[in-house]
Amino acid sequence: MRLESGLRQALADGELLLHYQPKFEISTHSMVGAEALVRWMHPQRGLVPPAEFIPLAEATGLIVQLGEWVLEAACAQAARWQAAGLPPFRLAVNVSAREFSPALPVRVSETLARYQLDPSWLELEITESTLMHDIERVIAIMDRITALGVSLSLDDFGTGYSSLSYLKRFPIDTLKIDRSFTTGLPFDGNDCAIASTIISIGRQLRHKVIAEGVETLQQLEFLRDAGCDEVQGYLFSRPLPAADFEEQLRAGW
Ligand code: G
Ligand code: G
Ligand code: NA
Ligand code: MN
Repeated sequence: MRLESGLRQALADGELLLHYQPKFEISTHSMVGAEALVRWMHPQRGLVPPAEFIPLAEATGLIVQLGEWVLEAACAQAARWQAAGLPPFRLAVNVSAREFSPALPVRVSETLARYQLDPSWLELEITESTLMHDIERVIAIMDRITALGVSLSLDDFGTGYSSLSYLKRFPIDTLKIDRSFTTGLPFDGNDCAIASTIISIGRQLRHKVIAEGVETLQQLEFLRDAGCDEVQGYLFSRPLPAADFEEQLRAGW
């Protein structure tokens, strides 16, 4: 309860901030995107990681306001980078199940317009478990988002109740291999089989495939040889404050 009222206050007081973790295309070594990850700068406790407050925000419904703040802040930042003439890349925002409603495409559209942000700058990462309830409704909302020119990726792929019959109908650009599978590469035979299979399904459905949580060169080599398109993880960069991210970007990574 105390953390909940604290989080409500944090939203009001501007104690939330975003860090940005880059995504790289394996074939060209170029930075092609970034994921915005929320942090809470608590006046006493310091930087609180999202694992400690996102579940609470989801349980209490505060995630809707938090998600509004994140979308707003990410679009504002992307618009500054767009205006500064930086080479365009996709900036991904995480969307929780409870935010995934018909109000979402409306809010996305309004936010893009308010910042005059080209929609190709924005991507939404949706966790697989979001998508299993009322599939027709989910697809209708996804279609409204992609009609805006915003791309969608399916996060934590393989950890939820993936139904391949639904997967083929989702208008998504990218499948994101969950960190729990990347970790065991290239030594754990099961993780290798799962990662290779996700890459194969993704390619055959004409989606891009990205692996998150890449920490070693051996993981990168396995993923490259298996045909994975993009990578994200500590091997390349931790999530960075906007100023540090921008400095790296200007330096060309
Ligand atoms: O940054 P870190 O790896 O600690 O993030 C932990 C979890 O919090 C991840 O699962 C990530 O998807 C989630 N998360 C981070 N930022 C956001 C956000 O802005 N919105 C939502 N819904 N989840 C987020
Ligand atoms: O929930 P989601 O899957 O979106 O999680 C992203 C989280 O993973 C963030 O909290 C981020 O800080 C963390 N993360 C990003 N790259 C790595 C990595 O290479 N290794 C580990 N252990 N965590 C990572
Ligand atoms: Na994510
Ligand atoms: Mn993920």
